[in-house]
Amino acid sequence: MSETTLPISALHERVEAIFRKAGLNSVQAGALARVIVAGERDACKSHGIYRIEGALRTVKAGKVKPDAVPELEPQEGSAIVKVNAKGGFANPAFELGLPVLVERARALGLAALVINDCTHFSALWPEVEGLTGERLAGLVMCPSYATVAPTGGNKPLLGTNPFAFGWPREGKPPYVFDFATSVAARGEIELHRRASKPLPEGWALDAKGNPTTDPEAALAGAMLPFGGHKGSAIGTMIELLAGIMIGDLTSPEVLDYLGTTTLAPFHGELIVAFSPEAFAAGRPGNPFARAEVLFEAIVGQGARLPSQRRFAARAKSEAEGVVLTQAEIDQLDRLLAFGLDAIV
Ligand code: NDP
Ligand code: PYC
Repeated sequence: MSETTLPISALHERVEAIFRKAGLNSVQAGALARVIVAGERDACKSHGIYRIEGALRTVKAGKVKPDAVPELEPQEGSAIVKVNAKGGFANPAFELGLPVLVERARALGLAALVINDCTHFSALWPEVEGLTGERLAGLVMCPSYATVAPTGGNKPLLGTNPFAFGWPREGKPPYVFDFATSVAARGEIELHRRASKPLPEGWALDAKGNPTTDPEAALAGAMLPFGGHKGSAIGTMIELLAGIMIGDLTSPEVLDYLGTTTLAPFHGELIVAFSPEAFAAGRPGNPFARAEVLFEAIVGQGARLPSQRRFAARAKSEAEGVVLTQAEIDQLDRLLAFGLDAIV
């Protein structure tokens, strides 16, 4: 199949125009285009342009507000910064809260951004990189919808609950990991289904609770947590901290609210920022220099750092543009021409 190479800026313009055509205001459309194009640029196909259709389906179903304007809740000097997404997407709410979060984390050493009432469909590394770009370390997490069976169980209960961490590095891309707490993101199962490819063993159970490699059966059944009981516990922690603690929906409540996993989930998000300098103050050694010793030792064993593949893909896309298949270009053209009418 033929391929087209687009400069990143051209892809951004096209994606933003699609969201505008579908009725999103400039705050929502701009932030969504930034995060989706970043996914495509970094070769994260499960959270790149493939996600546009799901975002628009959620708009069409009336489950996310295309004209929402997020609001920062005034809490002068508090370590807890709150942004209400007002029923819109999480990404513009994060962009609104980030400067305040950075200012508070620098002043207090530690601060958290709570985003409530948002739809979140994206990867978490854009949030993490927002912090590492400011010389802060960060932890980011959110629930999803009930699609994962807890270890020892056999029915969907937890979400794929992504968990991400970042540490800033001088003159180098940051150390960032970002993964689902299920064996794989649900987007990966959907991509296997579209490509008619079997899943690796150990990813999922069918609706009767038996192991399956059939993506259709997995989507109708339950996914499994990564690392057995360890992933199950971390997924549960995310329900507690980024659902219950912030007064927002847990993954089972999200599924009850939406009634489907074909729409993007509506819940909250928790972003915690740390100033390594503030934590290390008064102790021997520079935390950034000491971290480099650790990273060098990891790489020195022949291991790679997480996000290395992604940063290499980013450098390639920045130099050469983003490569899309003809089917992907046709899909973008269709969405731009027909807006929400293109969504069936
Ligand atoms: P992966 O298993 O593909 O990768 C997770 C992380 O591990 C990445 O940082 C990756 O870096 C790194 N990594 C992979 N292989 C290695 C290796 N051999 N050595 C060192 N590091 C490695 O992620 P998932 O499929 O679990 O999740 C994909 C995305 O889906 C995430 O961005 C996540 O946020 C998102 N997601 C979002 C949800 C939501 O509700 N919004 C729900 C679930 C997932 P690299 O990228 O460089 O390969
Ligand atoms: O890939 O698991 C996933 C996912 C769920 C919601 C957004 N992404």
